[in-house]
Amino acid sequence: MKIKRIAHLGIAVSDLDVALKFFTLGLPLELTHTEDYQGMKIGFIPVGESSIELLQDVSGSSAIKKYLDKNGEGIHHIAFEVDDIYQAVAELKEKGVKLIDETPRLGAHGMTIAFMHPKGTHGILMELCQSNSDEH
Ligand code: CMX
Repeated sequence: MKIKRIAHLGIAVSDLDVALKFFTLGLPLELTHTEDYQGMKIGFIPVGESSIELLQDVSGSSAIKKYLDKNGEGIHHIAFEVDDIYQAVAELKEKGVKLIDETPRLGAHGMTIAFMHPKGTHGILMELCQSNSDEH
């Protein structure tokens, strides 16, 4: 498995518009686009070769809602871009790493993704992703 870069840090926020005021006005960063995905509203903010992904629950039942209820706002996950996600998932399975997604699936931003379980990664929810385009 080759890990190319940290693709993004996912941050759970209560209100995307309020959080964007900090990230794009308080900090000199720019929002590239927002996206609705699986009951969440997601804002993408590039930082160098990585991005910050701000995640707000809109459905009342997303993974972000459960996380916010338990922990409040904060870093939710870290995503690594790999060169071949199918091979990476097979390698992790072989090594006995606990996976949430045993089969890669389509994620936000048109990436193919697979999550590892935080109970097998020292308490950090980790995502593998592979870009299907030249975009980050
Ligand atoms: N980081 C670290 N630990 C986490 C966590 C996170 N983001 N989310 C949950 N956990 C921990 C919980 O604290 C809990 O630990 P304890 O048993 O010690 O209390 C344990 O994992 C189970 O968590 P839970 O609150 O009972 O929630 P679930 O088991 O129902 O779901 C998880 C947890 C990680 C399996 C689920 O959120 C999931 O499948 N996540 C992957 C998808 C996702 O997060 N999508 C949102 C991001 C969108 C994207 O970028 O694609």
